[in-house]
This record gives sequence, structure tokens and C-alpha cells, in this order.
Amino acid sequence: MAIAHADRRRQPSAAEPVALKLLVAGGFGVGKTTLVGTVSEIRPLRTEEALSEVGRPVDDLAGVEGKRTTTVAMDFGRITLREDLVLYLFGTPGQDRFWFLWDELAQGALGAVVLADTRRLQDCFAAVDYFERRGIPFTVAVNCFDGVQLHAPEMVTEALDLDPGVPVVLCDARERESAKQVLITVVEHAAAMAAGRRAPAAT
Ligand SMILES: Nc1nc2c(ncn2[C@@H]2O[C@H](COP(=O)(O)OP(=O)(O)OP(=O)(O)O)[C@@H](O)[C@H]2O)c(=O)[nH]1
Ligand SMILES: [Mg+2]
Repeated sequence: MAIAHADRRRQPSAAEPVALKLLVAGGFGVGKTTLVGTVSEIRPLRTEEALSEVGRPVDDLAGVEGKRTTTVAMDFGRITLREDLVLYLFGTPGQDRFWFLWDELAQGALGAVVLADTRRLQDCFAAVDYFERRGIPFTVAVNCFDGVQLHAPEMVTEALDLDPGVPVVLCDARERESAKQVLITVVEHAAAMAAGRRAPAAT
């Protein structure tokens, strides 16, 4: 009887959603905080500090001249993709001097979005390297800032020297549906990678 009882308790109830952790990474000022805020159904936690005159030589504002603040620890948001699937989003700080926080944030992450700005594609190299090295499935999402010529996803794959399986999508971080589609792409890619690892192709 005691065993049967314990077994029953181990079954996840249908009403209990699965919670997954995703990271939103990328270079400085690519729209990470914007994306988390756009999709989050709770008021996102932000850790913004004003950009200062002192930081001017290192904080490259080309293309985002209107930017007044920067993330110094993380962004946090939540979105329910389906009634049985909740995503917790952790936006990373974009500036190199906060790299030490990434290992903490990456713990237990199912996958990641690497946001990129095609005007400054090189700024996301470090994030791509980071996830490749750790085997964390990621998707590159190109944030299409207004008035900027779009590059085809294939060109981004080539420029970033991505493995052919890594999805590249175009998005607008300010549009909820667009941002949500990015997250769905990451979850599906991570699920496909996990399935591939469980059942390696017969050699
Ligand atoms: N036109 C346009 N502006 C955007 C878009 N996404 C973000 N922005 C603006 O770009 C600036 C940078 O956005 P953030 O979301 O703060 O960028 P971030 O990646 O979190 O920046 P850090 O945390 O400092 O690295 C802000 O002024 C946004 O309003 C977009 O898709 N189009
Ligand atoms: Mg930010």
C-alpha cells in the first residue's frame, strides 16, 4: 500500500505545467530587455542602470543612440506557451564587463536565444561561442530595427559560421507575436536536440 501511494504521488498531475528556463543573450543594446518585456505576462523584473558619461568610451551606442539605460544583472519574465508549458526567461546583461554573471544564469537552462542586430553582427560572436562550447541549444534571432536593411537568414548563418542545424529567424523584439515565435523556435529546437541525443542515429 505504501509503495502504491508513493508511486501515485510521483505521477505529475495533468494540471501541473512543466517549467522551462530560457536565456535571452546577445551583444550590447540588441533588444534583450525589450524582448523579455514584450512577451512577459508578469511585470518583468529589470535591473537597469543609467548609461553614464564615464561609460561612453566602452559602451558603443552606434545604431541605438536613444538608449539611456543598460542591464547590469538580468531581466526576468514569464510566459505560458501552452497551459502545460511555462517558460521562465532570463535576459543577460549585454556588456562584456558583466560576463561573470552568465554562468550563474545559464545553470539549468534548456536553451537560449541569441539576439543579433545585423548592423553589428560581430557583437553576438561571444554569445554564440558561449552556447556552442557548453552544448546549450540556441537559436539566433535577428532583431530587425526600423529602417535597417534585412539580411537573409542564410547570410547570417554564413557570417556567424553556424552549424547548419541552428535556426536563424528574423524578429521584431517589440512585437509580442514575433517574440513569442522566437521562443517557440528555441523550445522546438531544444526538444529536437534532446530527442537526437536520446536516440543517436545508428552507425
Ligand atoms: N527600432 C527598434 N528599436 C528597438 C528594437 N528593440 C529594441 N529597441 C530599442 O533599442 C534599445 C536597446 O534595447 P534594450 O532592450 O535595452 O537592449 P538590451 O539588449 O537589453 O541592452 P543591454 O542590456 O544594455 O545590453 C532601446 O532603446 C529600445 O527601445 C526594435 O526592434 N526596433
Ligand atoms: Mg538589457
